[in-house]
Amino acid sequence: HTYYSVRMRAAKGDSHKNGGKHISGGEVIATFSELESSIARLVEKGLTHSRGKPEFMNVEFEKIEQSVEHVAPLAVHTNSVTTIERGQATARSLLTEAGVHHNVINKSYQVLSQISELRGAVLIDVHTGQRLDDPAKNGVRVSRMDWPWNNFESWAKTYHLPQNNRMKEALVLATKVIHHPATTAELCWSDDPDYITGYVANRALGYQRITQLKELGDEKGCRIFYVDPTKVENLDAYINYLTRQPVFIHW
Ligand code: PML
Repeated sequence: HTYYSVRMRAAKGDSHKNGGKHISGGEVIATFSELESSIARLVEKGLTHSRGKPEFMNVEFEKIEQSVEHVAPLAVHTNSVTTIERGQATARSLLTEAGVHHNVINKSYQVLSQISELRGAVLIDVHTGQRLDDPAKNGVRVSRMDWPWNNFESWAKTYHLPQNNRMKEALVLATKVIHHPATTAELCWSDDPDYITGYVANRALGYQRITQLKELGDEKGCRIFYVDPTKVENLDAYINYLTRQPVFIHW
């Protein structure tokens, strides 16, 4: 099969200033005959987002030259909490269990608090807490991953999990990112003001959802990858995996 990477980004405001204010984004991998319907679904997603009406949108597709890797989804666990404090404490304890020292966790929260609008993920050195990605670039955007809906649906039914597209997309991303040996853990919550569930992911712990990590109405999201730089030749090779290596999730 020849595959295509399809990406959508919807935003509003001044497109010349930092690409405008982010509303919605999406990523799929499609065959040529699936392109039309995939693009239609992404456009619909961008037009009907709770963050508001977009004022501009980019949709692009590109033929993938690399061969696609198939990876099994991380196991999903849900930690139900009733306050942000409990949620944040749960996130910290899961990160510690994953091997991230609490000083490094503190440093990464500091780095996050200094960023006004994050488009992709911040990469933090798991040994030092230093930011590894270029601060001028607004984060690394993971790309070229997908989970065919039929396979996702039968997986969700088997494990009695919600067929929630947002969870699907986050789990696809986390599975791809954690699959790389240099990723120790990921911490994420949404920039969507209506969505307060986030997660910690790690190879041993799986995908650990936490039902409350921020205040309703808060538009500040978080996506941090804790990276062990000794487990990859160089940072460019790691970023290249995140942005270019096509990965299909398959259960
Ligand atoms: C996002 O909106 O991009 C992140 C959502 C993270 C949590 C998804 C879930 O497991 O419900």
